[in-house]
Amino acid sequence: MKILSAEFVISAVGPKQFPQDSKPQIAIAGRSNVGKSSIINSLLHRKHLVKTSQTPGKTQLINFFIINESFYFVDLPGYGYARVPHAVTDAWAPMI
Ligand SMILES: Nc1nc2c(ncn2[C@@H]2O[C@H](COP(=O)(O)OP(=O)(O)O)[C@@H](O)[C@H]2O)c(=O)[nH]1
Ligand SMILES: [Mg+2]
Repeated sequence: MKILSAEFVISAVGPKQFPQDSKPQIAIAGRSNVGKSSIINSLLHRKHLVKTSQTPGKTQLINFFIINESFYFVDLPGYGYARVPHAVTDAWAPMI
């Protein structure tokens, strides 16, 4: 697929902020630090659109990116080990 555009849309803290149009949303889920954010950049041939980090727990919100104005990639926080307080990771579970 040719990537014509790839833009950040929103860092959502909960479902009320999720885009409400009917375009497909492809979410990347997995443990912390496995490369979820990196694979989105890789698929889009972009290096820095999605923030990546060597520190587990960098992605703390649900980040939506719109691709070719036709579908979304959704970068989720990881589950499992993250170098952030448990209160923060506990809040992720229902969000994910
Ligand atoms: N060796 C290697 N490192 C990777 C790969 N994908 C991501 N990383 C590194 O793994 C770390 C975590 O990546 P990130 O995409 O932030 O993971 P996320 O927490 O799942 O979003 C970063 O330091 C990346 O550079 C890969 O395919 N191979
Ligand atoms: Mg990430």
